[in-house]
Amino acid sequence: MSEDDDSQVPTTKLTATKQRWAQEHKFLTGRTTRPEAERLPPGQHLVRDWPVLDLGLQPDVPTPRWTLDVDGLVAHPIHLAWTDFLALPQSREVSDIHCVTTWSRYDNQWDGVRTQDLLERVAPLPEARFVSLESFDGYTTNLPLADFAAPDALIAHAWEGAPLTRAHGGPARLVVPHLYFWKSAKWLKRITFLAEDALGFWEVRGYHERGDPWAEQRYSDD
Ligand SMILES: Nc1nc2c(c(=O)[nH]1)N[C@H]1C(S)=C(S)[C@@H](COP(=O)(O)O)O[C@H]1N2
Ligand SMILES: [Mo]
Repeated sequence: MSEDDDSQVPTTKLTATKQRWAQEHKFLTGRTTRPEAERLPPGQHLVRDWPVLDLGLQPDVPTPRWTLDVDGLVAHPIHLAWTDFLALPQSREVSDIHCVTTWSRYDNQWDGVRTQDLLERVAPLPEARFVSLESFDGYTTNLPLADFAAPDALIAHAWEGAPLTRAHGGPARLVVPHLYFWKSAKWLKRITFLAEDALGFWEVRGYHERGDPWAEQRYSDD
């Protein structure tokens, strides 16, 4: 215990543990969110603004020119125009963002098409195990199909009730909240289902194949 602690009571292992429980709100019931200590992944800090990260280019894709191809190892490949995309089942999700550059942002409200609804439509073949994403700025990224299929993952066209801005990947971007945000391709153009993993832009530059913030999968091992 530090010198400036005003308590003269010696710290025992139990009091230290109980103090930690208090900080973690352990045993409290009825809470609506996880304790901060669990909600913020290791090595992350919280921001209130929303940083913009890109490759120095923000493609301008008006919705009449926007298309989304979903192809590869699927039973029903599709080529969607903007109106087709909006005609798919629409969902709303609130989730946290964790960027590998250590900022996290809580409670982002997204509207769009759940990846699970898209998967139902295209029907991936049994051998499909990975997904490769391609964007209008030439960016690519990859992730396991199981991660792409997370129940809170979606192709988002709105944030906080307003159309997604061009800076943040509008007209539409992927959002996979449980992985580092570089997996969430902005200005999404093509989704391809593959049997083998194909590394994307950051993955060939030393970033992790999967990118789980809770396991601090920032960089590949070799
Ligand atoms: N098309 C495209 N998607 C992208 C990127 C990019 O450069 N191009 N950057 C990625 C990275 S590294 C991050 S952290 C997030 C940033 O999203 P934001 O600018 O909306 O915060 O987008 C990801 N998706
Ligand atoms: Mo990033």
